[in-house]
Amino acid sequence: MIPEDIHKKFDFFSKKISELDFVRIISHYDADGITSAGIIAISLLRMGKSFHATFLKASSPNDMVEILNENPDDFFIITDLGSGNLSVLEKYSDRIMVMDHHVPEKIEKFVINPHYVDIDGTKYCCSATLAFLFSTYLGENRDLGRFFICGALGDKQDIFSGLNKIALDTAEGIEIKTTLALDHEYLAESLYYLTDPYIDGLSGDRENVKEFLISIGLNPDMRVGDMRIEDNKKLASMLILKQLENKVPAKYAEKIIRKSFYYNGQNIHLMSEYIDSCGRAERMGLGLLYILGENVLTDVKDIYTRYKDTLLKELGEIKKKAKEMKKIVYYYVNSSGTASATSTIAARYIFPGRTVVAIHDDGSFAKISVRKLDGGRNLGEILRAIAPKFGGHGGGHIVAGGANIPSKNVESFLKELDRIL
Ligand SMILES: [Mn+2]
Repeated sequence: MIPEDIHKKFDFFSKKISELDFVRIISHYDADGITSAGIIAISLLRMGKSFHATFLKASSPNDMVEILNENPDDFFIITDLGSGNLSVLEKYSDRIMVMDHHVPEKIEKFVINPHYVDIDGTKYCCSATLAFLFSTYLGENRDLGRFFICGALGDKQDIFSGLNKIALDTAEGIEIKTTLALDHEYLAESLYYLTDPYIDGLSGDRENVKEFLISIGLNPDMRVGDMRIEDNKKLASMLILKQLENKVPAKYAEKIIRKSFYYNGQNIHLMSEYIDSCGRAERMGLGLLYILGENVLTDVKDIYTRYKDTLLKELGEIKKKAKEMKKIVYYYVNSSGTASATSTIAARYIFPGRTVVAIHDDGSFAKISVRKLDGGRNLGEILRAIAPKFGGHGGGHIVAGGANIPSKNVESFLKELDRIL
């Protein structure tokens, strides 16, 4: 059952939207944000309505406010953004609907947020969950559930609990199988591209992958679809062993075995990665076209391959580049799109147990991503509190946060972060 507070708001806004011809969508640029926008966009198109979508990166509300001011007659659906800016958005309350899962500043009628109904939005409900459940109020859209799963996978959510479970039960045409996390046609290629879990020493290294497979008696050129049960078992146990040797906590090492989601034989994990790559390459529009079913797969695959190759190269260099402070390990990345991805992976698989800080510095401003494993202090709160002292802004969740800091203050910011942690 959808909680009463959310149901009432969905009901209210679905009536409101049915009276409109045109809706503006503002969403976050990541996989969850792009899929949320995509789900809303398809729902609107199916109702014969038109839309305009804008994707934003910054955690600052300025861009959002500018768009709202420039389009005083339009109704806005804002997804995966807004929770930290509710006092700013308040004055637009008669023409916005916010669906977000970040910890909200306060309670507002125009905001749908799992935290209002005591559901943890970092794990059990993302923006795509809300967008999908809302789409079922707009029409027969249960087939869009595959995109909610893409968003939830992108945000590393627990899909089998909370509102995610309700959305999963609502979704149509989803097949779930226990498999290894191998998403490509051939075995060697699948291991090379593995980032969830990332296997330090194998992922991104074709030579090592080949040697490793041969050493355990598997043919690197084998099709994943042709692997026998015993091949899968052997590979899984060898990969888990290797991870445990790397001191990776069992719950991450074991991610090599997963519940895999499919829609009409399509691998939803790969779909999610395609959309994620579009966001990280700042090609959100392309990701949206992909969700809308346009003929863009060649371009999307190209973006994915380039993004993953860049990401894997950065990951391969982290150990050499990283510098340690008391509590944090930090390093600089070359491309802005990989900062947050590398930090999540590094916190789990390269420096398990440490707080990892990835920095991309464009010369005037530094984009900083901070990640740690479960437990302890709330990173988002700490970053929100200290970033302004260094002329920037920050925020995030318990285990994942980010900040934008003027380049000249990065060093003092890192010292302060290390001291507070
Ligand atoms: Mn999200």
